[in-house]
Amino acid sequence: MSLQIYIDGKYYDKKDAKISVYDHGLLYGDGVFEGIRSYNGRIFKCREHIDRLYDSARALTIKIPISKQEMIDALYDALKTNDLTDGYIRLVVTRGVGDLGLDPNKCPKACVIIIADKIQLYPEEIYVEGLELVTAATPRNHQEALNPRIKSLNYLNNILAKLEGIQAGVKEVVMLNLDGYVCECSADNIFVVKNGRIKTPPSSASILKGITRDTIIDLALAGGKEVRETNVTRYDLYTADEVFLCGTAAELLAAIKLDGRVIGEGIPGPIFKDLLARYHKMVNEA
Ligand code: PXG
Repeated sequence: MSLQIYIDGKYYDKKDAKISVYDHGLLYGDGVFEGIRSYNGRIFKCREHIDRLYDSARALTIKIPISKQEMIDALYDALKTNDLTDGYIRLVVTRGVGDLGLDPNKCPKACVIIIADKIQLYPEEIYVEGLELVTAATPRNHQEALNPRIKSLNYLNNILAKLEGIQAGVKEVVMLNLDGYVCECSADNIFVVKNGRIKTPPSSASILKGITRDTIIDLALAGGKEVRETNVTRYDLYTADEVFLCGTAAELLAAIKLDGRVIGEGIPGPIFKDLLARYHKMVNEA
């Protein structure tokens, strides 16, 4: 059976899963989304993803037509329908069908799409050896223009930055905010380790407040490490003992080079490895 895609309460074969060209998600990137993983049939941090989705929608005045509980039930149903226990769910809510003008009020009903599939973002060796980064010249969106905490369908800011990485022959980029502080990567949050202490940019620094980021902070604190949410500069990254990235799709990845500088020993470091092991244990338990 081909993959079954949920659109507004009905399932369609992947090849027939289509929405209108008048949908403002397509016309304007007017919508929100989540990327969610399930491990052993359990949706990891389900409530956190649902809360963030509804908050993103709220910030854009998109009214999601089903309740949070109905959404959670639909996510589990989509996994079951596709016989997935270890899966990746792309949950998308668009503004819905309108006319060719911007006016969101002409879109009477938001559209809910659930794609339950699999994902492998990077080849296996990147997880073992680590990843090389460059700094993108494109700054992260200013929070008063389009707040990165809104996980919107408009990802052009990140895509422009990612293109710079691709041009430079690397798979991920560091993005700075308009004050020049480190924000995050194009699709992951970032952590830096120096002398056993861990730092990560604060949620006020034009970042997506990642759910994996919050999980890593909790794991690090539980392991007795000091974690500070504070401004990070490129100097901090260049002179770090370890730098690592995290996100739902990528999970945890060590960064071993930035802008041609070797980070630490140039291999995934001990604090990263410890957190990685504990992260894998955590997602597979409970
Ligand atoms: N920052 C940004 C800009 C993101 O898009 C994260 C951080 C990590 O957040 P979570 O909550 O997942 O820990 C994301 C993740 C991908 C992909 O292909 C990732 C995201 C969106 C689209 C694709 O890895 N969001």
